[in-house]
Formats: sequence, structure tokens, C-alpha cells
Amino acid sequence: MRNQVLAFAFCSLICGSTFAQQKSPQRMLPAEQEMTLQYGADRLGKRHDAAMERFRDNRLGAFIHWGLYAIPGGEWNGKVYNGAAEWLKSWAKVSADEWLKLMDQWNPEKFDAKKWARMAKEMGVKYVKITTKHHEGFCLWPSKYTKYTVANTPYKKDILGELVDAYNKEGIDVHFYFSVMDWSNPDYRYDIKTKEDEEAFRRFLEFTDNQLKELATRYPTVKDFWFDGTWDASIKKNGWWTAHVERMLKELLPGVTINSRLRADDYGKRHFDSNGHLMGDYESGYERRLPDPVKDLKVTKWDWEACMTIPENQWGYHKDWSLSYVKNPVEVLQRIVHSVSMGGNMVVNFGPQADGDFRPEEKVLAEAIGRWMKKNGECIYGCDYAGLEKQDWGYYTRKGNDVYMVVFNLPFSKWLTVKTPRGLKPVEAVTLDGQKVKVVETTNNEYNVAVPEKVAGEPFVIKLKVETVEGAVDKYKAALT
Ligand code: H79
Repeated sequence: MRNQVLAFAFCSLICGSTFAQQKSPQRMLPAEQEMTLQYGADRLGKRHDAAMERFRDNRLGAFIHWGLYAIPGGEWNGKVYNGAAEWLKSWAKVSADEWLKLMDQWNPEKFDAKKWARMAKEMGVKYVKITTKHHEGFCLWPSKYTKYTVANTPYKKDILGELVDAYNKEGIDVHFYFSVMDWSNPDYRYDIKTKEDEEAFRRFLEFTDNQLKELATRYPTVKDFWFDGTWDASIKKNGWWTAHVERMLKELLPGVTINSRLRADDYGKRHFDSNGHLMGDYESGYERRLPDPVKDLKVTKWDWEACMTIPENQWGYHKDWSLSYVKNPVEVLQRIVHSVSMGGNMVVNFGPQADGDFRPEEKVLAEAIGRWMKKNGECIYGCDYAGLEKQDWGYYTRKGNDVYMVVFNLPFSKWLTVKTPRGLKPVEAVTLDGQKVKVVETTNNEYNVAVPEKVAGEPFVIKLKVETVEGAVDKYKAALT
């Protein structure tokens, strides 16, 4: 201890103020003081290649959580657990052997990949993220590296393969969810404390590499890998491996996108490296929550994707949704629009039943979202952060000179306030069903946009054509000085 204190005092003397910064790798350092990292971000700023543009323009996706957990649906030995259904093995303290016996009951007789793909198409999602393997370790594809796969169930068939084909035929991109943490593999470690742990975990990482290579080569149309279960100390101590996986997949599948959650750097810093730069291609930390539309505008600097459940916290099928609040279609829409308004994507989760069908509540929700997207999808697909100050009536999204006002709250005044940055002027406003809407300038860079005469009893959209005025001065602000 005394030596450490001395070392600290000595280092403080010679390094001066930079020492404090270097000691804390969490902090964003000025460029000239950045630490050298072998496994940090390999790029600064957003990717702009065609595959990434497509990822971004898609904007709306669906998550599918389907695994053995769908069979008990949150209930074990007569007790219903309200924790996430896909974590039931953990809540009910079931051994891996006992849990994996559920494979004998895996026989989803109503499963029809084409129906799933049609449902996604009708909902207006442009991509689907499928759990190839969740924490339990059960694989939806016939992996040759483990016996815990669909091939060894009464159903036998390659579910993942059927889904990839069916979604692709509908023009829907397929993304693979993959949990690194694997409760079925005895070589998995939560931490590395002994030589034996080190050896076991090395075998585990090799097994994981093999499964990932297998997925990439069996299903080469996959567009994205979304990693989960990467928070344990064992993985944080092996940041090199997460960088290696990103590189390996990108070599096998040019254009593939990878989420930040996979990554840890040389110091075990996750998502953002020790210099504060995003690792992977997009930030994936917004799970069941969203950035604040006023305070968190920093997120518009990078790509990001949020995901959310329909009840409070159920990803896999749970038999009793009455145990928590279930979002209605407008609440789901609001989260979709909120994400796009801040330059992000939104993925809405579905947890299919063990029989291969979707629960009625999910079908109703998918249809409602689909109906709205058919009318209003123009304000979602290919849209981005608009750069206008948030107003209480709803959200802005933007595509070039089209600014979309997505109205969720009708003001008593019947006017929607719009404040534009200096030099940006609205020239025309129309609803998406073609009604012309009045715009009145109330003061410099502030406008009142009329609530259209006919509005349906649901969120509606006004398209504001804007024009950039060269050399404009902010007269109002100037007058204050
Ligand atoms: O697949 C869905 C969830 O099952 C998974 N991600 C989504 C997409 C997920 N599982 N857990 N989490 C997300 C959050 C992590 C919680 C943890 Fe813990 C905190 C892991 C370790 C500490 C809770 C407490 C679980 C174990 C201890």
C-alpha cells in the first residue's frame, strides 16, 4: 500500500494534471491526449456506406425472442414469476440439465415462417432481429458445435433457415441476435480467477467463434449481428476477443453491421472506448428506455438503435401479461417516432408462443402499427433528426427539405408552434392526405401552424416544406443586443 501511495505521489509530480485524466479511462480526452488503444473504436463518426445507410433508413424493426422459455411461459412448478420470461431458468434456479429437457417438448406445430414474414410486412417493419441463441444456449439453427439445437427436438427442422428465407422473400432484412453468455456450456465463466477458468474460457471463446462463423456462412444474407450477454467480467477482461469478432464477421460478410454492446476495449470499457469513441457501428444501450429529447441530443452524433418490450419487461413469451402495464399502439408509435426524431431506430419486441403462433395482443398491436405506417410511414423511413427545437405537440423528423411534424398532443389554441433555426423558413405545409395547412409567422423564426380541419383520432403528420435562406440574420436576437 505504501508503495502505491509513493508511486502515486511520484507520478502526480512528473505527470502533473494529465495523470488524473489518464487514470480515468471513462473520460473523453482532447484528441492530442487520447490514449493508445489496441481494441478501441476503429473509426470516428458514422459509417456512410450503402449497408449502413440501409440499416439507418430502415428505422423500424421487430425483435423476435423465441426459445425454450416460450414453453413454461414464466411458470415453473406451479409458481408464476413476473421477471422476464426468458430469464425464468435463473429466477426459478433451474439447473441447465433440467432446463434443456424442455427440448423434448419443442414442437411448434403452428409455426409457419411465411405467415410470420407476412405479419412483419403488414406491420411495416423493414427488418427483424431474431434470437438465434439466447442466454439459455438453445440454438434455433442446427449448430454442429452443440447438441442443444432445434435438430435434436421433435420438430427437427431449421427454424432460423426458414425464417431467413421467408423474411428475405418479403424484402425484409434479417438481423441476428446472439447471446455470448451461454448457460448451457460448462466452459462459460462469469469471471476469470484461476488458470482453469482461463483455459475453459479460451475453449468457450473458440466455440463461440465457431458458432458465429457457422451462422455467417450458413445464412450469408444476414445484415447485422446484435450481441447481448456481454457484461460479465470474463468478457470485459478479453476486450481483444470482442474486437476480433467484429473484424472476423466483417471479413466474412462485407457490409455487416455490429452493435456496440459486443465491444469492450483494452481496459474493459464497454460500448464507448476509453477515449469516449463509440465501438461497433451503432449504440445499442437504449433497451426499454429512450434518450431525453431535449437533454440527450448528443445521440444525434452517432447511429443508435433502441429496443422495447410491449409489457414492462417481457421479451420471451409470458403467459400472464396482466402482471404489468401493457403499452397501447399509440404509446408504441410514440416511442418509434421519438427514436427517429433523435436519429435512431426502434425495434419492437414479439415473444411468440411455444406453438409457433403469436399471442392475440401482439397480432392486434402489429396490425394497428401497420395501419398507421401505411398512411404515415413517409415520416419514419429514411428520416432523421430535424435540428428543430422540440415542442410539446410532438416530434419532428426530416428528409432533406421536408420536415415532418408528428402531432401526438392537440393544443387548445389549435396552433402548433414551430421555431426554426436562423435561416430556415417554412414555405408550405400540407397533411399527408393532401390538406393544405395555414402557416403564420408570429415573430422572427417562430411560426404558428394550424391544426388541419380534418384530423383522425390518432397521431397525424404535417409535412412542412422548408427553404434555407442564404445570409439570413436573426433580427429578433439582434434586437436584443
Ligand atoms: O434479450 C433481452 C433480455 O433478456 C436481455 N436483453 C434483452 C434484449 C437482457 N437480459 N438482461 N439484461 C438484458 C439486463 C442485464 C441485467 C444484468 Fe444482471 C445486471 C445482468 C447482470 C447484472 C440481473 C441481475 C441479471 C443478473 C443479475
